[in-house]
Order: sequence, then C-alpha cells, then structure tokens
Amino acid sequence: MKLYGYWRSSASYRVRIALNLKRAAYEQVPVHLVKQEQFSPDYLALSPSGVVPALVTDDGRVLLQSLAICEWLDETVSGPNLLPDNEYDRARTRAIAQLIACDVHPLGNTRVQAYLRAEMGQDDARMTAWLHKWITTGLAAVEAMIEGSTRFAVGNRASLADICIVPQLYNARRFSVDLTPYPKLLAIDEEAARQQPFIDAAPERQPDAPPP
Ligand SMILES: N[C@@H](CCC(=O)N[C@@H](CS)C(=O)NCC(=O)O)C(=O)O
Repeated sequence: MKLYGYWRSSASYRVRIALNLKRAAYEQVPVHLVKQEQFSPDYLALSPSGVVPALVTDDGRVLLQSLAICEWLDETVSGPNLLPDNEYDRARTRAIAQLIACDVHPLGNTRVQAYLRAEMGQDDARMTAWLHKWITTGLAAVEAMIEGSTRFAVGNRASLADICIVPQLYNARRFSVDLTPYPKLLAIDEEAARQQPFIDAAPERQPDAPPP
C-alpha cells in the first residue's frame, strides 16, 4: 500500500496510527502541503479535493478520507480491531472520531487558514484566537464524552477515537493550546506515547519531517 500524506497533517497521522496498529506494510509518498503539492494535477487525479491522506491499495484502488480509510483497514486487514465489539461503544467511538474529524479539524485546515489570512484580512493574533476557540471547544466536548477511567477513550484498547485524539492533541500543542483542562485526554496521550504504533506514527519520525 502507498500512503500519500504529509508529516504534520493530523489526518495523515490518523491513518499512520491505524496502519501501525494493524501492523500493515506501507510505503509513504510525501505530499508537501506548504509547497502546495496537494494541488498538482497528478495528486488531484488521486484526491480530487486536494487534501491528504490518500491510500492506494495493493491492487491500485484509491481510498480517501482518513476515517473511511481507517474503517476500510479495520474491515480488510487482520490485527487488533479499531472499533469496539458492542454497538453502544462503537457509536461512542465514532462520535468522538467524527467530532474531531468533522467539527474541529476542518476549521483549522491549511486552506481555511490561508483563506482567512489572504481573503478575510485576519492577522496572526486573530488567527490564533480562531484556532484556539475551535480546538478548545472540541477538546472540552471530547473530554466530557469519555466515560469512567479507562486506558483509552472507549475501553482499554486503542480505537478510532484515540486515533483521532492523539493527532488533535499534537495539533493543539503546535498552536500552544493549554491542555491542562483536559486530564482524561492527557492520560490517553500518555498511554499512547508508550505504544509503538503511536510512537512510530509521530510526525517527527516521518521521512518527510525536517531534521531536528
Ligand atoms: N476530512 C479529511 C481531511 C483531510 C485534510 O483536510 N487534510 C489536510 C491536512 S491534515 C490537508 O490536506 N490540507 C491541505 C489544504 O488545506 O490545502 C480526512 O479526514 O481525510
């Protein structure tokens, strides 16, 4: 499989974690978002909306949208399940994943930030306020959705929820968001930081990450 992604992209990070949890072999094809490689004709032929990630399967089919890719991996690749066994927990897992992927992440996307700056005249301070507003609103909701004290967001096994939480926390730190109001999320992050699939998926460990 070939994963088209970018080292610092949260959506690519999600798929890397899922691939690693499944112990699936994959090759990475970097798409440099800052150099706008996502808008090259070759990449747009793969991903018409011009976003990463895209996963090209061994038989040449193209899969798009990180959550859809993770669910496809769960259905087709053996290894630990990325969704819990019972319906209620699966719904909770998807709710957390979708809250992050659909309600929070798009508001801070590269193209949204570029538009707010260039077309709406927003400066650094207002951009930071915008990003903090939506990241903190989302993280507070996810913190409140976590029931009990389990090692991961839903139960004691990493799931699609954690696959979304960990990259979102990375993104929040990148924009200097104070994470102390979210102790449950920080505990999940600490647990994930001890597990090799999450460690290997970290942005700084990717082949296209700049040297430290
Ligand atoms: N909903 C999509 C989001 C993909 C997405 O927005 N990716 C970002 C990087 S995290 C991107 O490619 N942005 C490029 C841009 O905004 O121009 C998914 O989950 O795959």
